[in-house]
Amino acid sequence: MKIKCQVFCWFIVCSLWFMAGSSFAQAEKFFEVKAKKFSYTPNIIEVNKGDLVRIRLISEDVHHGFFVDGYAVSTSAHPGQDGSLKFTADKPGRFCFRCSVTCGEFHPYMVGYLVVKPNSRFSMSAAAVILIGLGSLVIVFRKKENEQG
Ligand SMILES: [Cu+2]
Repeated sequence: MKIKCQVFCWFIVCSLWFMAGSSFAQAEKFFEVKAKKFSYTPNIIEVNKGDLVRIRLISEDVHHGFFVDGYAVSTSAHPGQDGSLKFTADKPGRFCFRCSVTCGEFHPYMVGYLVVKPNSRFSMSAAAVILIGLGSLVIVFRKKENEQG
């Protein structure tokens, strides 16, 4: 009876580990960013840590660039000639992206933000695994105590 319970607990723990692992799988996020003097639309891009980020840069007036601080990746776009960029968001945090082509007097203010959130789904699954693991240990120890006493 006792052994059956332990096997059952381990089965739950293992299946949760598996779920946690699969939720960590890389997701692909695609954004179309429009650039014009002197702003980006959207100017805030939010992804999860580990995501594969694909960006299509579209210029609505002159030659604009797109450089992401912290990741040091860039692209540029001419009107009618889109730029594209692909990278893995492996660092969490808030990073500035800015125009890397001098496009006019307010060019230095042409900025936006890339927000890379820590993978919360993964943390939650990991927390659940630890809690259930500890819980099953407590149950097993209590049963032992009861049997001895
Ligand atoms: Cu510019």
